[in-house]
Amino acid sequence: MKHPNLFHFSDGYAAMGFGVPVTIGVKVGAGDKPVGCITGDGSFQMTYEELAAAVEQKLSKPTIGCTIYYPEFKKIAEAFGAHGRRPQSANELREALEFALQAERSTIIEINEKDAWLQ
Ligand SMILES: Cc1ncc(C[n+]2csc(CCOP(=O)(O)OP(=O)(O)O)c2C)c(N)n1
Repeated sequence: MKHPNLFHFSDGYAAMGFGVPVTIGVKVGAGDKPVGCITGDGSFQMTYEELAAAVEQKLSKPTIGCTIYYPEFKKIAEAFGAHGRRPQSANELREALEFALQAERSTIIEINEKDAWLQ
């Protein structure tokens, strides 16, 4: 992780479940540099149990999960001991990202397409 502003993705964006565990690995390699992940609800639900490792290792790692239905990712995050945010405006999203970048633990930021601010 010698260069800033790197973007990691699976070939052709093909592999669901890639985001959460790979972000943990990249964050381990990146040290103090900020690392984040954007993932869909289906992909998040394939490997979100790895949040346990991120919390155990005290990895700050903003993850934006884009959801449509349930479950509420914010509650999943909290169940693992991570932080959960579900912003209701662009300002709250900015605040959540700023919080997540300085937090000691991982933060799941849930963007639910059904929420009023996105209609
Ligand atoms: C391991 C795996 N299984 C199945 C697929 C086929 N597939 C491609 S996109 C997709 C749905 C992804 O849903 P989600 O993660 O919620 O993201 P969205 O595209 O809805 O934003 C599926 C099932 C895949 N790419 N990888």
